[in-house]
Amino acid sequence: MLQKILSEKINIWQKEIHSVIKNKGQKVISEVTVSQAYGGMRGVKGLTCETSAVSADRGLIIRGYPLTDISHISPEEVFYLLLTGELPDSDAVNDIQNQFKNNQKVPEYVWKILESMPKNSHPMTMLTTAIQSMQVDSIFVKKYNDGTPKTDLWKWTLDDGITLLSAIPIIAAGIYRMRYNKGDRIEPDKTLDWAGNFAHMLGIQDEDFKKLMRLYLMLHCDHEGGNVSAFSSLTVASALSSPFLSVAAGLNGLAGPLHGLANQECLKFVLDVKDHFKTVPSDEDLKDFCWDRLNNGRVIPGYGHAVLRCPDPRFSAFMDFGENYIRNDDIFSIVQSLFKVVPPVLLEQGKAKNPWPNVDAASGSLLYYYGLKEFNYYTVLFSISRSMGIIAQMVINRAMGIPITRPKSVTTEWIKNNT
Ligand code: HAX
Repeated sequence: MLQKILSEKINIWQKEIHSVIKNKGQKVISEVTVSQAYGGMRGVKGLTCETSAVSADRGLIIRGYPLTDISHISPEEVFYLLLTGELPDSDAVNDIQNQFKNNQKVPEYVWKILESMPKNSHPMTMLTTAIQSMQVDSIFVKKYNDGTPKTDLWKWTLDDGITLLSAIPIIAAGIYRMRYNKGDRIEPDKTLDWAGNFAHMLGIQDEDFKKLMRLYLMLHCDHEGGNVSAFSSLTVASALSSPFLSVAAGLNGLAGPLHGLANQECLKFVLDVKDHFKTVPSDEDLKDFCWDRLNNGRVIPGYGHAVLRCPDPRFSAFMDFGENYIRNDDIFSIVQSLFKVVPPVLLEQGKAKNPWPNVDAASGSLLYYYGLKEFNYYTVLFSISRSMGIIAQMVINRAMGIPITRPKSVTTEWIKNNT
């Protein structure tokens, strides 16, 4: 069903893009300054992304829907939305859920590889190693080797994508139980939805935690095309590497502390506050604590963003959840106090272009509350969700025939002589 709907839409999108390139191909959409060339290409418009856009003052907009309007939908619904541009009806949701359930298997070699890794491996290293190892079963690679026309490769990208999205929660939950000595792996429960089943396999059976997982796995699904993980994945995929290698590449980027790994740093920071004061500090004490950290040359985790210039709506959605479900919890109270204290401190310091909280400022405190206390695992949760956006972007790029990524770099000598 999903493939059929996509085939129809892709025909239309291809025509639209061909016409845009024909009529507007020579228009200029960006220029690049020397500072941008040295500055992570910040703000340079050099690629397209159909699944979502990030507005500096409104945050994530998925296929035209501001996140605040759709934060209640399930991960399955958002995956459908990312891919097709439409919210699914109940038949379409059932179809996706059935596709995920029918593919709920992880090859035995994956568990053997994970078991043979050093016991102190970072869970993100374990996750990307597992995903990468599954490349051996890639249908995309088989079809490519069989000489499938380039125009049809998106179908096999989607096929591998569904295999991967069905397996990732099982692998991730297996890593959690293995890495933190939680006992045997828990088998998937076919009566549960994608996120609920993941919570079940982690071994945290609280119904509110299942709700949190639905929210968490929805909110982290995509953040347009130029962030480190999406851009790395799409660059690797543009070489027609398999979806397994491409997703693993992006998630390795997500494992960096300035990107997805920030969520483990954030909770660590909040726990440091609790540890230091032994209770929820006054705003004045918290302000001094933040200044000490800044004066020691360290960032305030969970605050600032490369693109956003407002409180991240994903942060607001987590805060709403916390306000509805969490009672009398020091860690969450510290997160609330930080939201009052940090923006004015960062504004006064005058360095960060965005003093507001990002997605990572609140999520850890909620996970901690429900007993998921191993914070170096948090980026794995982010990865499960972000795989949806990466796969959707990859399918569309393949369908649109976007060629291999190859921007031009220049040397400092060239800049000195030519500008
Ligand atoms: N605390 C202290 N200083 C900060 C800051 C913060 N939270 N955010 C930015 N700054 C500083 C930068 O370090 C930089 O200082 P230098 O000039 O001395 O290098 C200056 O302000 C300008 O930075 P910027 O242009 O505002 O921010 P960048 O686009 O360079 O970086 C970051 C964006 C998110 C990496 C940055 O804000 C940061 O390090 N924040 C803390 C870590 C964090 O929360 N990361 C999670 C981001 C969300 C995400 O992608 N999750 O996956």
